[in-house]
Amino acid sequence: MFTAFVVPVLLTACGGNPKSTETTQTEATTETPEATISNTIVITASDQMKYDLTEIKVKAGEEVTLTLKNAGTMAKEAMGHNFVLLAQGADVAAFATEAMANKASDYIPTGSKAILVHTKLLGPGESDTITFTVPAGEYEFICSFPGHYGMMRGKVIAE
Ligand SMILES: [Cu+2]
Repeated sequence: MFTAFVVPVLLTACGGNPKSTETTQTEATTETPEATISNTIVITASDQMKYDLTEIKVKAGEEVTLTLKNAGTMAKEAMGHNFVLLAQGADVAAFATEAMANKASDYIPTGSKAILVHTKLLGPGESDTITFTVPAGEYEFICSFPGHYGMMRGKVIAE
């Protein structure tokens, strides 16, 4: 004997909303603070011969205000730091070698086409603020104090 259990299927329109097919998208947590685009940058250099930022994202075509702080305590002659933003395609190693020979101008080869903008060379506790505007693209930055660029380098990404 076959018994059919008839289960009433209730086509309940939940809330009666005709747009109920729309899916609620759960925001993936891919957002990190590093990915934030900001045109106001504070970057710190230390006695450990390091910047605290190695990737800086900015808005292309808009003025960027960048402050470099030297948080170290070592003498400027031993552990001075600057921030030199290089033109696209610049040979970083060649520039750093050229900069090394320019002690009198704080390791900034005057008139170098490789330089887009740079801060002063900073001693302990000092800071310097510069402004610049760049088209979309990636730009390398280094500290041009002798021997530092291997450790002290990063990228400005303008988008
Ligand atoms: Cu340095």
